[in-house]
Amino acid sequence: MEANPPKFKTAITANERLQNLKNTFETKYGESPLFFAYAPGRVNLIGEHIDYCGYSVLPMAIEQSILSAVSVSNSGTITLANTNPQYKDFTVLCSEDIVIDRENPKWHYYFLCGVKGIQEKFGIASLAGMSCVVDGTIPPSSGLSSSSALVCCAGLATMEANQKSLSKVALAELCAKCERYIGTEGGGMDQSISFLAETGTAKLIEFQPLRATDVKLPDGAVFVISNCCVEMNKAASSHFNIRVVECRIATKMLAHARGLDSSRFLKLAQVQTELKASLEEMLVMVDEVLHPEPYSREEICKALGVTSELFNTELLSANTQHMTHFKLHQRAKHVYSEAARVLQFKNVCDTKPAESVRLLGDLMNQSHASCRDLYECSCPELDQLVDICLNSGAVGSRLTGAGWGGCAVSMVPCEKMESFLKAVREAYYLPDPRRAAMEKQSLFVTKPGGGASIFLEE
Ligand code: ADP
Ligand code: NG1
Repeated sequence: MEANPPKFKTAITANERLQNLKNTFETKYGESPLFFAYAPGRVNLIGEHIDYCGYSVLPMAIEQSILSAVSVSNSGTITLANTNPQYKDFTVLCSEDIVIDRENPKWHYYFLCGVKGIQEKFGIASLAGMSCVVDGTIPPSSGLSSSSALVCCAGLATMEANQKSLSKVALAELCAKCERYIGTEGGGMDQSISFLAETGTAKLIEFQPLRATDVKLPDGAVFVISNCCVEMNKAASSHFNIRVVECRIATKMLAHARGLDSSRFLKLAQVQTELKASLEEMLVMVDEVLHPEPYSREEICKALGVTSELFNTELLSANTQHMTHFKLHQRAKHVYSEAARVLQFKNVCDTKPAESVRLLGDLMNQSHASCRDLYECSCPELDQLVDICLNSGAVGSRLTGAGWGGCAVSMVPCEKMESFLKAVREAYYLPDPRRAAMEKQSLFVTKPGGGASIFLEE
């Protein structure tokens, strides 16, 4: 039987963050929290924008996380507060339908995604009342999964408050599904690693069925995260869903061209499975079937034999209805080549050849080039930062997470770590006062952390 997220009895006084949060909670609500729910952010080492195409990814949890102090009552309300004054208090009645406003993705809607997911899963007519104070240390909209950590923390807290039980895999699947209420059509990597992470190991996350396998990273190098200090909120923009839509259309075009019933396929991985082809064969097929010039709506509708109305309702999302052109060749090429790189990365970690660090670095560099040139999900600041990281001693450096801003992850030989940090600091952060002010939380070494859990006071 697969395990639930662990519960830890802990001496709150021994942990400064828990103690501070407890104090804030008591000042705010005049009572003590019953428990704390914890969910980490993540850094994806390789496998970008392929989870929603059905392909495996290779992330690890980071130390930065969302932590919520929670009390439970029969007050009939869920009250949310945040240690960061930028995120305003919010209260909802347990008797009300939970409505998520996609047009206006405020912080409490992410929390409510998790609440709604649990409510629907268990068919809970009247949720337990909860008072919460949320504390987050993950830089938001920076590709380290602050949104998913918040949704996972809320799902876990709601499950605990309503005395329900789910395995870690079931919770990860539930939170991946319910985060889509905010409007972004993500693939499930973030919620999976938040629940399935274990200290000391990165994970290969595979989908359908969801599973996580340990990936032991080489001893000779460390992973360093650096934030380019450009934020990109996925739910408030359409960049992310545009890519999801382009992959969905490429799937149908490839399926159709190879004589499959294209109406059955939504993910690029399904086409590969059905055709029993290798990833290399899929890359050849992309060149044969799709042209590099952008496709118009008319061309796609004609090729697939669908009406414009069906195209809008079945293929586009609410926030991509305005799209007129679609780069199918480039997006499919990225996805199949990136899926192959993930398997190669895992293979190097498993077989440990003498030149492991260089091989992994090369794969990370290829991944960044593909994200930048084929998937077009980087930005000038992030490209500049990646170049600086490589010139400062990293063997590999790439954007991590959704992109269009946010963080790079670099693989740095242990003996170069200090000089690397100094050089990146001097080249990227110090020359710009805004970046310099953010440097402490923007440039840091990271190690594989543990997964979501509940803490109870000893
Ligand atoms: P990410 O790439 O970090 O997942 P998103 O743009 O998807 O970024 O989501 C960021 C949003 O998540 C923020 O705008 C905010 O609404 C929410 N969020 C992130 N961190 C916190 C926090 N500490 N407290 C409350 N909400 C947060
Ligand atoms: P972040 O980095 O949290 O914006 C997003 C998606 C992932 C994945 C990556 C790109 C969500 C919640 N997360 O992550 O599923 O597609 O982009 O690899 O949509």
